[in-house]
Amino acid sequence: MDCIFCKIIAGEIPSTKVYEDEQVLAFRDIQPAAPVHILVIPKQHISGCGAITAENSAVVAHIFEVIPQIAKQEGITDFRVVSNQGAEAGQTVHHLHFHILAGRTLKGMC
Ligand code: DGP
Repeated sequence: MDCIFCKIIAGEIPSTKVYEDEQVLAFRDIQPAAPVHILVIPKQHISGCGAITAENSAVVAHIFEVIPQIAKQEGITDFRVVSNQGAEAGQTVHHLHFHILAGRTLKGMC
């Protein structure tokens, strides 16, 4: 499968990792939109938040347990979590990911 994030998980593409466990990887976004911009992804390939089901949602719950740990590690208390589904919503990588954005005042929703 030609998936950039699967290649990052496999170590075939380098990334700046901030958190890793058996299910999840978090690394800094290559095109940061804020002083803190981290992507949290499941190691299992899920194409996006539109493909979350009862069968695979446990990893999503785990991601939302990991996010506060990453925030603490980064020293941020105020942050935004975003997941884009589909081209019209701005999804460019078709592997489920949650953006953590922080470090500046975030205005609006888009
Ligand atoms: P989205 O547009 O929601 O699909 O977000 C994809 C993000 O992935 C985008 O902010 C840029 C980031 N990105 C794409 N390729 C790479 C890469 O090779 N390394 C890293 N660290 N981030 C990447």
